[in-house]
Amino acid sequence: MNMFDLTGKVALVTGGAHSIGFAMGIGLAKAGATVCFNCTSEASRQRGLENYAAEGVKAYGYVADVTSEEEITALVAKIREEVGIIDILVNNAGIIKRIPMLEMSLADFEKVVDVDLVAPFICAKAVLPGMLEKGHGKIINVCSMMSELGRETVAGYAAAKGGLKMLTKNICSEFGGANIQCNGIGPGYIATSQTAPLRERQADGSRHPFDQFIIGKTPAGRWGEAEDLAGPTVFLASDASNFVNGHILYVDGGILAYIGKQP
Ligand code: GCO
Repeated sequence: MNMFDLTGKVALVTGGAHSIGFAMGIGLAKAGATVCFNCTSEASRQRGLENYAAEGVKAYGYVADVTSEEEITALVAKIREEVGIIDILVNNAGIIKRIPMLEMSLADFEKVVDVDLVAPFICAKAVLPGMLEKGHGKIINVCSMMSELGRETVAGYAAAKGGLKMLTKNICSEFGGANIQCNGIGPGYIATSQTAPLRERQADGSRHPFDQFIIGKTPAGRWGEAEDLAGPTVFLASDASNFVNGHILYVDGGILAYIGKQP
């Protein structure tokens, strides 16, 4: 079982102060990794450190904008100085804007693509030199069901997450020979603040129509929890996945495999 052991490894989880990123960070820490995370504000950094400490984890938190190549380059250098060369990068930070395409401004579309696709490129490019120096590395891109499927109102998000799937395959292609594995994790519908609007109870106390739709489309018959992503993250961050590369591991309760329950 020591092929899952991350002792001595340094991990950076972007957006790892809360939600899915935090659950992935906790999973990595419990497997032995030293976890670093970045977020967008000092308040969020403090809350993140408290969240990790409450789980008995000494994490390292930094304020850095993932869309800024300058800030991410400086972050990676600071982590190298304070913690060590990054062995594991989880490109988790992301946003979504649910706006019908004809009402979506170009600025909105570009903002989503900037955070969900350009930033993973910036972060991967910043950590790859250290991984090449060490002779190994793991990059895990948080993709989405929208890497495979579209749906109304998420044009920017689906375009970005589809691109992130292909960026994953390209990093695999370009760096697999240097013992660097780049894979994706594709969460299904996970109960987080980001999906809360899709699960809001109706005025009459009934479930949100989208909530009912997802329950009927998911063989597991439930929304996922952020903690459901911890094990797959440890797997893709560990020696257990050294011959897995360019793969998108869907953690979706089976939704992508299922036509859906007859109404
Ligand atoms: C939506 C949801 C999804 C999930 C997730 C699915 O609006 O459809 O937010 O995008 O968040 O990405 O994999």
